[in-house]
Amino acid sequence: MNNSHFFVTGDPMILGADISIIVASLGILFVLTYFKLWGWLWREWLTTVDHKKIGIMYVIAALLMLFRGGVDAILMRIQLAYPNMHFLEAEHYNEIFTTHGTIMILFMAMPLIFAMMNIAIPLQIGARDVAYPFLNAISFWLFFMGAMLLNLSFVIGGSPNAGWVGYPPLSELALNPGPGENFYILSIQISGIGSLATGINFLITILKMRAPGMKLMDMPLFTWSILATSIIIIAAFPVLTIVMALLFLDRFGGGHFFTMTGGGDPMMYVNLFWIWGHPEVYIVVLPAFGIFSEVVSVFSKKRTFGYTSMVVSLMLIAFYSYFTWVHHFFTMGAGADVNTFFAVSTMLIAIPTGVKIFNWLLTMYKGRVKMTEPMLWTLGFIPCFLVGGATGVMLAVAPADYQYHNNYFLIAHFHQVLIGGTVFGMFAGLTYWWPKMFGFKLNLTLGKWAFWCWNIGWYVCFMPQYALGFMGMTRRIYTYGWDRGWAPYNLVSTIGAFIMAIGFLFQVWQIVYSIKYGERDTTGDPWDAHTLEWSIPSPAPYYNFARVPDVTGVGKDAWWEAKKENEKDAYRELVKEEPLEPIHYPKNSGIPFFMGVFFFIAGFGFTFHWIWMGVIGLAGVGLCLITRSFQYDTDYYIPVEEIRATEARLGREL
Ligand SMILES: [Cu+2]
Repeated sequence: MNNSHFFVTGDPMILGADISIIVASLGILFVLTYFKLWGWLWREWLTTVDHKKIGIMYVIAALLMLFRGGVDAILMRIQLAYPNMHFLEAEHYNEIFTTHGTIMILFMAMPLIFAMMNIAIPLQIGARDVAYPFLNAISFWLFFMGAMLLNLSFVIGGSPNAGWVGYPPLSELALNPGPGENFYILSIQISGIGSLATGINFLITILKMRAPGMKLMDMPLFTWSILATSIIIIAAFPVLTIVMALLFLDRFGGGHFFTMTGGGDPMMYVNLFWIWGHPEVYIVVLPAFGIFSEVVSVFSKKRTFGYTSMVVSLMLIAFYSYFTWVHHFFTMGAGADVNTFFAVSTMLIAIPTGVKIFNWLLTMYKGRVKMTEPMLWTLGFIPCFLVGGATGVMLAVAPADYQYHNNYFLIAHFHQVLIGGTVFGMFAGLTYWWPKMFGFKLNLTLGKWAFWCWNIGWYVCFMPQYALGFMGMTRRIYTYGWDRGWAPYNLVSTIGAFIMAIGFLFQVWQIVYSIKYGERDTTGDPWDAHTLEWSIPSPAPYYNFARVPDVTGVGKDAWWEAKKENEKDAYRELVKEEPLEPIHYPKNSGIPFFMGVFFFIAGFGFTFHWIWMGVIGLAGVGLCLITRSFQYDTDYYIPVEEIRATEARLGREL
């Protein structure tokens, strides 16, 4: 490979991106140096093992990736707005739809989910951290470096272009000799290890670290949704790892797992990919369901209607998610009986989902509904998700799917469930837990503008795409002629995408504005909420709970019950009047960061077949593991005086 291929050049848009990346990086370096922030950045953030800070880093990374994936989307919508456009060439269009999908699912939706888990779960169950804080930091840095590796492909080597699913034969060496697909495989592998570790970490945290007295059936519904999600992650991600490893062997080792000519079978890839891929949909949507359950009950001033049926339907959805994967390729020709099985199993998922929707509506019924921003996202979600869900049942009708397969009907469907479900859900969660993270509320007026832009833009963008699907417009085409009659629908759809982009800009404005002017939360409980995370001051102190709450005999919604019991001093209801004790706490560590860097080096080396560099990277990873194994000084005790002083600073006498 020579230099002219190494650096992606030739396209003014890429040149512009190169220049803006360099300018932005220099700007950040300047600010960090000028304000002498390097030490702070290293001590407080890059080496942290605190779940709350890791959660905040996930939020920042996810919003950056939402921007990147959003720019991809806007570029595609501009290209498709009119027939015969020459805004993007075919090859460039292929790269952009590939990175859009890969980034939005793996590097935007996933970290947003991990952000919410990190921010809320330990606080919600009355724990001082996750079960394995060090592993948690490793998870974050593997995700982050994986995301950076994929993004690097934009300026170095060239982006992947075989779709976010990377189906062979298109992703095989013979048809795709450049480094793009290598970036794809290796970035997914690196971040995938982190995702699997997160699943294990949170499953153990929820099972083993709940406050004394909190039974499984007392857990908040968000915690239940993360329990279900963690189980799906643990069962699904290894399949993705394996299918990527096999593709890697095909490309690097001359394997023939998926090459027809060598006796392999490309459909095996498709099956394995979706055995991960369909559960993945529930990995990103069940946490949103959990957030909606919290938000609806808090802002209706009621208990969640049908708690037990909520838990059962969560677990049923998680279970069913393993038996539906063939609905992504009914047209494979597996036969009527196989297709029937998967059609019926897919439609079955509508039942527990419907149960949840009715429960949310019944929770609001006769409640005192308060229109806060989290509630707006939740109310926007319900009709959006109904449209997306109903078209999902239409897609599940196997014979009819021969008509919709791979056309814009499908595109509209999955964008509607993923935006209406996951994205709206994470925005609800972000605005709900924001005061607990930062100690102030986000501005509601700007939030309303953001919400209405997203909500209206969503319908304007995707409803016309259903029609386009019926009119025969297939996905991944980069242009079309006037004779098709698709032009007006495409133009409207593009306008909708821009409306959503304006919504995103409002959110950026909202965050910047609220940092300065947002209403400060001095109570720790700005929403008059129900669960334990609101019993401590805002922002949550680094050790979370000065005294671990004891909820024996209280049942669900322990904080709400405590407030009913003793309105003036609810905190006393939750904790026993024991003397404060020193808190056992993990020390920060730079090893997770360096492990991420070494994985990045290894991934970059293998992408370009520079074996020496790959080996150096992997050796570095090994060195990190060995170093950690011989570290004995990994934790300490926070003295009582420091706990008392921290609480006093946050306005709480102990
Ligand atoms: Cu599916």
